[in-house]
Amino acid sequence: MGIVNVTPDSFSDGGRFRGPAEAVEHGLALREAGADILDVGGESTRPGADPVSASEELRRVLPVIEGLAARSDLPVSIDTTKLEVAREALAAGASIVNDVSALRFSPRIAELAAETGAGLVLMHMRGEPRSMQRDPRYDDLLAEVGAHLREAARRAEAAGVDRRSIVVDPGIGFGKTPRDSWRLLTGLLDLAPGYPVLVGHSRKSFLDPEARRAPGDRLPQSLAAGLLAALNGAAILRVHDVEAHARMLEAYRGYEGAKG
Ligand code: PMM
Repeated sequence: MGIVNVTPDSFSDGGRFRGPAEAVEHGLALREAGADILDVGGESTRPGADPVSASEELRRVLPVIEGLAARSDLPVSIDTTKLEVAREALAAGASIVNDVSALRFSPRIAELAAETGAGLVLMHMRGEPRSMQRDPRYDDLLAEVGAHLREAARRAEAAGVDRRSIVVDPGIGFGKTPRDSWRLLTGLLDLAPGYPVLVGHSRKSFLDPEARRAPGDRLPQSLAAGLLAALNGAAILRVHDVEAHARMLEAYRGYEGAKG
């Protein structure tokens, strides 16, 4: 999954994409680089970020989704927690809702996904972006994140979402210490058995806890985390550096194929 952020303040590529035309070109380049899904987001979820209105989010993402839907054959996901944004994004050509609140902020996203047949990514986040990194603590991290994801999936299915449309995500860096983020990678398939797992590790601060480098300069660490996620069963890696991850996965498949 290649990341197409259209936010002025995303932690990792903030301000790089100035307008929709550039964002569409970026998405098309990610497709060439090997992406299978394009994830479009118009609200930054970095720690401490302030929320944006639905109308502002729509103003940012709709032209990009329309452009990508018209010019590429890849499924487009909308990274949002808002029902209205999800609805309009699906109408504009997206086919997956990537909800980083796992239905907590807009529970009716479940009905929308059921009605439209859209894919639904349910991600674990402690609290909300503004406060989530303030002293995150868990008694039993894997058990708590797993229980939260299984409950979100249960609610989605109760609203009519097909089980096969659901993907779960431990929410790397969302209300987690660096150690928590690494630890989640060790138990991916036990979180919500039977559901494919998405991991969003790319360029995040757990890879560089002392912040020695800028997010865009964390490629080796991102590839290491991506490989560990794949080795531990992740089905989808959400990344900025698509070509490097595609090449890493090619090597990984060589290893997997030889294991027999
Ligand atoms: N991380 C970010 C945004 N959206 N969605 C999912 N499903 N999983 C993630 O880990 C995730 C996400 C924040 O990172 P960005 O600013 O690089 O997009």
